[in-house]
Formats: sequence, C-alpha cells, structure tokens
Amino acid sequence: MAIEQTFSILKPDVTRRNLTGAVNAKIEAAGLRIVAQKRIHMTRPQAESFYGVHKERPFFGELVEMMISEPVVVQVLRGESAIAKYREVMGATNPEKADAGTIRKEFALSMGENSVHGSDAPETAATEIAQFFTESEIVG
Ligand code: RTP
Ligand code: MG
Repeated sequence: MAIEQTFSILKPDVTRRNLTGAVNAKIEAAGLRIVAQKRIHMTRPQAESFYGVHKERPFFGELVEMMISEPVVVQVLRGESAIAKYREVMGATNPEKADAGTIRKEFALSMGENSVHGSDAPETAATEIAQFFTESEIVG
C-alpha cells in the first residue's frame, strides 16, 4: 500500500460549533497525519470552483452559500491509503446512513451540513491540494 495525500475541509458547521479539535482527534486516531492546515473564509468564486462538478445539481446554490457562511479549516492529510481511509473515517454523505464511529455519524447535522469534505481520487486530491496550498506549506 502506498503513502498518499488527501485534501480535507472541516466545513462551517464544524467551526461554528467549536468542533475543530474533536474532528481532528478522529482524523489523528485513524492514523492520518495533518501535514498542512489553515483556517480560511472561502470566497464565493473559490467555493463555486471547488464544487464546480456539482454546478448543475439542485443543491449547488445552497452548497455554495453554506461553504461561505462561516470559516472553514482546509487540510492536507497524509498516510497509508489516505484517500480511501479518510472517506471511511468521514462516513456516508448522508449522516443518517453513516456507520457508527464515523465523523459524519457523530457530528454531521444534515446531508448538506455534513461536517467534512475529503477527496475521492488521487487526481482530485492533487488538484484540490494545489487549489489551497503551496508546496512549502505542506510539512511532512
Ligand atoms: P464532499 O465532496 O463534500 O466530500 O462530499 P461527498 O463526496 O460525500 O458528496 P458529494 O456527492 O460530492 O456532494 C458534495 C457535498 O454537497 C452537499 N450535498 N447536499 N442537499 C443535498 O441533497 C446534498 N447532496 C450533497 C454535501 O455537503 C456534500 O458533502
Ligand atoms: Mg464529493
């Protein structure tokens, strides 16, 4: 198995409820290392471009409004099979369907306010990381 990097966002419902540390504890307990992290307030163009793949979906407007409503924490996570492992730790998109012990089961409020984002493939991980971090900001 290979060491990978994945891109993570702690969404506004996490920062608003002061759950950054609680979510990070789950990430670290899963063996993923936080090798870059910053708190930002996403701009509308940033959010629209980040979720561009969903721009024709009915929930797109609501999704963008939610992502720019409060600060977020953007991260790079590193570890063995980090992309798949983080998706496992996150749980299903719909928190009602998420497995016990996952971040979304424990913290998510709804399908939209579902606490975290994680890249779904190596290609998207690389583009998403490059959208928010320079090489020198990632410290292994
Ligand atoms: P993400 O991209 O944020 O990691 O989440 P995901 O892969 O599990 O889910 P995806 O299908 O890519 O959807 C992106 C985000 O859009 C919001 N969403 N709302 N109201 C709805 O029906 C709905 N469906 C999706 C969620 O915030 C989801 O994480
Ligand atoms: Mg997705």
